[in-house]
Amino acid sequence: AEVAPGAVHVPGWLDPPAQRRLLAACREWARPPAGLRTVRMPRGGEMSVRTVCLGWHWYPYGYARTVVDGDGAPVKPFPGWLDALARDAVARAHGTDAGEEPYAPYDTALVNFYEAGARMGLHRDSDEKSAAPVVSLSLGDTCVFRFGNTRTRTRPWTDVELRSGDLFVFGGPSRLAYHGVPRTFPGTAPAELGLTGRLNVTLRVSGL
Ligand code: MD5
Ligand code: FE
Repeated sequence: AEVAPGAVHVPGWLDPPAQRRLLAACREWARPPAGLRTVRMPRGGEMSVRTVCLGWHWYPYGYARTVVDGDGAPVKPFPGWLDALARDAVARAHGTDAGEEPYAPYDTALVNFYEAGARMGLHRDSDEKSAAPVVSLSLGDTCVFRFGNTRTRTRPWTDVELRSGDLFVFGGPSRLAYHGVPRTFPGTAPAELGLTGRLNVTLRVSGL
């Protein structure tokens, strides 16, 4: 379903085996060094989600090759299969003749772990220097994803429930829209996945 121009939700895009494989990979990436960390904001707050990055390390508000705000270790590599997955996702969501300019390889992943009660405030992803679509994959608990507008952090917005296996692609005019996760629904993950909480993987082109 196209929620706004360039913002496409594909429920259940990853089947249960693909969800299990992606979860297993995320658990490996979460291990130190350069593993899962809590992001501290410049004004002192801490994000309630915990994050691990691949390829490029995101910190507020930039990208680095080492965990500049954590253990200082080199960021883990971004594997080629994630670039292939991202391109499949964009083709599925936008079609192959959407008239999009070709873009550079996907080179950055942000993996966000949401324990019960974790949320993400409304923000824009504007630290990338590429207009390539952002690919979002959800695992585990269902959440409310709030898709706003490109002008203000306030209404109008559209709330969409994202479930385990869902794909969301943000391209075109939606690439710089405000968005966030106001809540998750603890205990709603598919039992056979073996995940407590929610996990979101975003695949990006850094343009760096
Ligand atoms: C999440 N993650 O569920 C979300 C899903 C993040 C983040 O927001 O920055 O890690 S990705 C949603 C997204 C990305 C790029 C653009 C837009 C939404 N958008 O225009 O709505 O943990
Ligand atoms: Fe974001």
